[in-house]
Amino acid sequence: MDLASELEALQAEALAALADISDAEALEALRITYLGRSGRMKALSKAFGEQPPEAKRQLGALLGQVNEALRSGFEQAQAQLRRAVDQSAIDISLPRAVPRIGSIHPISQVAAEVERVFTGMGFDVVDGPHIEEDRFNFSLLNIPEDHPARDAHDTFWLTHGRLLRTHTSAVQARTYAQQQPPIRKVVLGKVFRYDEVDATHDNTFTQVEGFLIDRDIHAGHLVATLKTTIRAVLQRDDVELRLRPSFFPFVEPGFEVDVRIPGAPGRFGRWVELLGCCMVHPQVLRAGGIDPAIYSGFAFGLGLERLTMLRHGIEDIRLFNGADLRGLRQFSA
Ligand code: FA5
Repeated sequence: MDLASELEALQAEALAALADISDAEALEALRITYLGRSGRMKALSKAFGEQPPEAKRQLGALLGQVNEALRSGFEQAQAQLRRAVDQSAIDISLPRAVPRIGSIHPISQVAAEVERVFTGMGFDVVDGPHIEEDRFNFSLLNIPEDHPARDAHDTFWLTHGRLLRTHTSAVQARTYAQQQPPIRKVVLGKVFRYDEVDATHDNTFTQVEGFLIDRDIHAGHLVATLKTTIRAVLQRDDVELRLRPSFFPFVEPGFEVDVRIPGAPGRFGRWVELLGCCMVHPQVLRAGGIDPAIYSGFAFGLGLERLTMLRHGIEDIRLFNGADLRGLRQFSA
């Protein structure tokens, strides 16, 4: 084949190959084959250089034309590929998809702080069942079947005399039935009441129950324990505590404790009821097999939602169990 025919064949072959190209890598390989430093065009150019002057004159224009046809063929193929990539490319003007990282619920955060304070004072953290037996929730706590104190607990009754525990005091009854003093325990858990829901009451809420039974325990120990805990968790020393005499069948005497943060806005500048407490009733110790002539102790049951509200200045308890994540996300670390 003479050089002119070779040049024409090369052009036809290269342009046909370009028509089949669909990715950048194959295009580059083809470019090297035809236009590379040791490519086929180079070989023909070299052969052209070896031609006598007359032949060069005749072939010069064809050589230039083939060279040009190949270059522009490659450029076009390149531009076409780029366009295809652009059309399928990610739109960088769209906002970034930010992965949603969950956060620890504010009740769980404060629960962890309460646990830390109590374990620091030598208390064990224990748990009890949500589905409870009548005797642990009521009878062993000095609340017999026809006792009017049962009315205060609007209970979710289940079958076979079981119920959703209305307070964590049930864990006191369970513990006294199993263990002799010294006892120093704290329980953090859900309780359930058929209560009307408002800004400070929910039907599912969390209590912190603390109880300490030993020799020579008195109310001074209780008050010191409560002050230490509440001030540590609220992270302030100016919290005021007020003890109001109250009745719970499982303590004698009984108190309710209100707290107030002087100068705080809204409800927290006023007295907020936080817990019930005082000395464990001798009858409750006896029912658990503990001799009240030897041992005495204190117990309290605190509303963890209320403590968390005080800690963060939250005005409405419904934030905690409501489904509005905008409220809860404020407490992500
Ligand atoms: C009791 O549940 C007693 N078991 C507490 C106790 C334990 C007394 C040990 C003596 C010795 P009371 O029903 O008052 O008591 O509830 C205790 C605390 O739970 C309240 O002070 C309040 O902070 C919280 N609480 C009560 N009801 C609700 C409710 N519906 N929603 C949110 N918190 C509540």
